[in-house]
Amino acid sequence: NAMLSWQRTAFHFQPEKNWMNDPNGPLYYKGWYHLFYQWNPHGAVWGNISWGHAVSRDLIHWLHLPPAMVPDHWYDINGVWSGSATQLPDGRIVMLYTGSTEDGVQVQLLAEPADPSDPLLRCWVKSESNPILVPPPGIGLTDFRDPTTAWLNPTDKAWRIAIGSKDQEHAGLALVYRTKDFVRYDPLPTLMRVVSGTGMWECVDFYPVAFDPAASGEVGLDTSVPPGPGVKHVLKTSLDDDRHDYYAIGTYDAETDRWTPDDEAIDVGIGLRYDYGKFYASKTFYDPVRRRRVLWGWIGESDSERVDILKGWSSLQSIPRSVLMDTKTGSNLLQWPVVEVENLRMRGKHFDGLAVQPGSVVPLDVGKATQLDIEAVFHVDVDASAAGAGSVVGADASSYNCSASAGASGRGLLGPFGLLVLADEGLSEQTAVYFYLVKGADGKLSTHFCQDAFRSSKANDLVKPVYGSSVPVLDGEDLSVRILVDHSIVESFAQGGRTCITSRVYPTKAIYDNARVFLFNNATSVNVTAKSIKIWELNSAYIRPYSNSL
Ligand code: DQQ
Repeated sequence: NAMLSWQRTAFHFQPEKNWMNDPNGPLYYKGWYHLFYQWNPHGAVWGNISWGHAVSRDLIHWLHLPPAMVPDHWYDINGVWSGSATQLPDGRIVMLYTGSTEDGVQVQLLAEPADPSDPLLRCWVKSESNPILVPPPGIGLTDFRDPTTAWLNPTDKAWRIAIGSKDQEHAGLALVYRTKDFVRYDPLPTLMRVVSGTGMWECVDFYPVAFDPAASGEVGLDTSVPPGPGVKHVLKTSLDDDRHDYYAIGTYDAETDRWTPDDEAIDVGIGLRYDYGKFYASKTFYDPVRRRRVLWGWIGESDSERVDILKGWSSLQSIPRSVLMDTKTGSNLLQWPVVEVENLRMRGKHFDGLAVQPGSVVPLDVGKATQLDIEAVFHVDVDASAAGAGSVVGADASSYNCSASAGASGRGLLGPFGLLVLADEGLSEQTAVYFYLVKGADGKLSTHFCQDAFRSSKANDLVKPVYGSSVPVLDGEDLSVRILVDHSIVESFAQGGRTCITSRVYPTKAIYDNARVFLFNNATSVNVTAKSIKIWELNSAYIRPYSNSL
């Protein structure tokens, strides 16, 4: 179906056709990265949920494989839902996932590779012991899903898994279970974490991060690395109520299996988000080869279901992102496209020291602009601006809100400025990626990072929001952003990945050779210098169909 074929992405993972949602059970095995995903074999809308499967040598180029699991038992006939992989010290792989039973009850299930000698892990056997867990007393029959990767508890050397749920007062929570053999599980008396008002927790993820730069600050950690000096634990939940992924950094107490956030005000579900745009039901895994933790997230569409059915497909996976503790701020994670993306870089253009005057738009001649990797560094001369000279903008610098703002056309003293991507020559279509600085009455500057899709497309029946949040900027730092453009997705990372935004956009004119890139400064009174702009055209990834001859 050639319908709207320019919206297909070239280096983001997509199935050949139909609906996809959550990434499932990512793992590395015998030379291959495996990605499983929630997939509908029969259409471009959610339903008939099975596990699609693909493998890669480098997280970028993929080979599609036959579905790993389909609904074929009473316990998962209404859907083979989300789950996670655990690799045991002896190399064995266990896959835990949720089944929706013939009665629509959510139960936990175990599957293992039928042939561990097959590096592609094409066949999976569901355990004779299934279901291995059913909803415990006090938990709703449809509020019990998405088991995590297991970790070893150092106090009793037994495994733990967490499962998301909610209580009768609408508090979101994570239950913890103990197991030695992955067949029998003991519920633990305490909850790992409860946060009132957050509702159902989907796709809980739990993992250690290194926060001591002197120790191992630059590497990811295996899920079973115990709490101790230099280690913090991240808890992530996907809130069914608002469809966003929230994380918090805190401390895991192995004696009680409780997790406590560093700062109660930014607890999981109420504080930081992985991404302030379209990004949900994400999951990390530990890559033992490159010793890093890699994050995948489901990126849905922002068009209508009707159009998805016409196109015959719906949803992408994010670019796999490496995840590290930000040791400079000590309070947030850093997400960054895995380094292998850079192998797709072709012709690059560099622009240095471009002055972007208030109220101006500067075209950047880069040739083809539908598949790009952009790295931009801006220097802003706040002291020389009207705001710097003393005038105060707004009583509270933190009150600016990208989503409630007028977007890139709303002018302030110190913003917005940044880039326009997927823009046509006449700027009738454009997606703006920008910074907006605000100086409060206290003289403090706050930096907001936003992405505006208001003018991204002339088409109707689309959601075109302004997304964004604040981003920490430390003394002496310039403002920097990395942007990946891939036909119908703009995925951006500010200040090294402290704040990330993903938008789905569907230009009708800024397509093929008509897509352009511009710098803009729509602030009224600040000079912005684009210190360094590097733009590479990105090659397409090979994402190949399965052949039975393999
Ligand atoms: N998607 C799965 C569930 C999960 C939800 C079903 C999150 O297991 O809770 O497709 O998007």
